[in-house]
Amino acid sequence: MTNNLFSHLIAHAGLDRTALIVPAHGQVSYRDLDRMSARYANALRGLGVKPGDRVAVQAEKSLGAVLLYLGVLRMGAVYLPLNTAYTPAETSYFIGDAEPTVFVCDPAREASARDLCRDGLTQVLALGGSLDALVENQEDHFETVAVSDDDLAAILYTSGTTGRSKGAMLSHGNLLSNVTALKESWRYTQDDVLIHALPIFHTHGLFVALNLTFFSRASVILLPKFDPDAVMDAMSSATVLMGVPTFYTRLLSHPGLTAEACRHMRVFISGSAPLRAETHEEWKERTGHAILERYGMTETNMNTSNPYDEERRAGTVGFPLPGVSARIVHPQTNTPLPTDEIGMIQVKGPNVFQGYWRMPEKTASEFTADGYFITGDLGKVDGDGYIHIIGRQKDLVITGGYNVYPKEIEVEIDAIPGVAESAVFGVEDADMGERVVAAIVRDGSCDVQAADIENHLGSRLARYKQPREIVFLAELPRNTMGKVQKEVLRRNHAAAANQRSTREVENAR
Ligand code: MLC
Ligand code: AMP
Repeated sequence: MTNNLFSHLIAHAGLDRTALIVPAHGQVSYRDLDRMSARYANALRGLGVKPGDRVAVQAEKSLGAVLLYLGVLRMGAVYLPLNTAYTPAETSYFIGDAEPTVFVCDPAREASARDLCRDGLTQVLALGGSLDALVENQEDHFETVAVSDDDLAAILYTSGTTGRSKGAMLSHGNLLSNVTALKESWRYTQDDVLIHALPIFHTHGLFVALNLTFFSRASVILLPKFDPDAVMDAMSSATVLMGVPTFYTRLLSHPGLTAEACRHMRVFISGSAPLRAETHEEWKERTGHAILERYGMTETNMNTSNPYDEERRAGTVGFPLPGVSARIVHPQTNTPLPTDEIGMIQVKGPNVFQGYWRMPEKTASEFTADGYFITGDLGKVDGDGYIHIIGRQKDLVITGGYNVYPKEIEVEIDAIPGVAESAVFGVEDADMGERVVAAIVRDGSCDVQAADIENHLGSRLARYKQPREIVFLAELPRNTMGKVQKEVLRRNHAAAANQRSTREVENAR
C-alpha cells in the first residue's frame, strides 16, 4: 500500500460493499469507485496532468464530482475545489493564483471559464460534458501513484482578514491522520450509513464526511443539497448525519422530527459554526439524541470533539482528538492560561496543514515558535477539560457555515462612487446563525443608495457574502486608536431591531 490517501479510502478489502447511494442513479460499490475513478485519473493523465499539478473543480455535487475527486487523489495531483456560488470575478483570482493545469466546471459555466483561462495555461473541461466524453473511452485500471505523507492532496482557499484569499495546502498525511482520529472518536464502522447533504467543496462535506465514510468502508447517501424532507426520508435507512447548525434548526421546524423518526440513527454531528445550547437541548428533547459537536478549520481539519460515550456538553466543542494538542494562551504573551480564562486557541498535530500556497511569510506568521497554529478563535477550558469557543479574534462572519471575511466586502463597497467608507459585520440570525450587515458612510459626492451597492456587489461577490441589510451612517464609531468598533455597530443594530419589534408589537395592539 502506498501512502496515497486514495489507497486508504478504496482499499482492496470490502470492494463489494456499497460506497454510495445516489438518488436517481442507484448504488455504487467500492469496486465501482475504484474502476470509475481510474478512468478519471487516466483521462487527466492524458490531458498532461502530472503529480503535484492542480486540478480546479467548480461543479455541482454529483457522482461524477466524487469520482473526479478520487481520480485526482490517486494520480497524486492536487484537488482544488471551488464554491459553486463564486462569481467569475472571484474564480478568476483562484485560477490566477493556483495556476491549475485543468479547470473542471459545469457545462453552464464552460464558456465563462474559457474566458477566464484565455492565457492557455489551463485547459477547461465540463463535468457532464466534454470531460465525460473523454472519461468514457478510458481504461478502468490505474496504478495509484505513491506519494509521501507531506505531498499535497488538496488546496482549499480560505479568505483572510486582509481580504486576499489564501490557499490552505493539505497533505495526504494530514487528511489520513484526521480520518484515523475521527473513526476512533466517533466509533465509525462499516455498518454506518451517512446522510450527506453538505456541499463537497469544503472541509466538512469533503474530508470529514466523504473521507471518513470511505475510510471506514461505510456507505454515503449522497443528497444533492440540504433539503429537510429528503433528510427526514433518509433517516429510516441511515445511522449518521453531519451538518452545520442551520441543518439542525431547520430540521427542528419539521413536523416529522420525532424520536421515532430518528430510531435508526446512531449519531448526529454538528460543526463549522457554533451550535446554540438551546438547539442542543431542544434536539435532545424532541429526538432523545444529544448532538455531538466538534470544532475544526480548513487549515487544521478537525481539532476537538465532544466525547462519544461520555457527556456531550452543550455549548462546548469537547476535547482534543487523539494525536492533536490544543492549548489556550494569552493572545499577547503567548503563555498558557489556567482553567476558565479566555484566550487564543492554538493547535498542533499531524492534522495541521502544510502552509498557505506561495505565501511563506503569511504561513510563518500564523505559527508560534514552538509550532502551534494560531487559530484566531478565542476559547477557554472548563474545570472538566471541555473546550468552549467564546468568540473570534479574527474579523469573520459565519453564515450558515460559510465564512465571510468583512474586509473582502468592505474593499468592494469602498470602491463604489459616493462611498467614503464602510464596515461589514455579523448580527445574530435565527436561521443562518449570523447574517451579514454593511454600515456605509457617504462621501457626499453623489446620493448613493442601497440598490447601487447591491447592483455593484451582485456580479462581484458570491450571494452568501452579500449584505442582507445595508444601513447608512453619518460616521463609523471608532476607538481612540481610530479603529472601527464593530462591537458598537452590532450593539446599536441589536438595539434598533429591539425598538422596531417593540413598535411592531405596540402597533399590533
Ligand atoms: C445560501 N444562501 C446563503 C447561504 N446559503 N446566504 C448566507 N449564508 C449561507 N450559508 C443564500 C442563497 O444564495 C439564497 O439567496 C438565500 O441565501 C436563501 O437560500 P436557501 O435556499 O435558504 O439556502 P440553502 O440552499 O438552503 O442553503 C443554506 C445551507 C447551505 C445552510 C443549507 O448554505 C449549506 O449547506 N451550508 C453548509 C456550508 C458548509 O458546508 N460549511 C462547511 C465549511 S468547512 P437568494 O438569492 O435567494 O437571496 C468548515 C470547517 C469545519 O467550516 O469546521 O467544518
Ligand atoms: P473555515 O475557515 O471555513 O474552515 O472555518 C473555520 C472556523 O469555523 C473556525 O476557525 C471557527 O471559528 C469556526 N468553527 C468551526 N467549528 C465550530 C464550532 N463547533 N463552534 C464554533 N465555531 C466553529
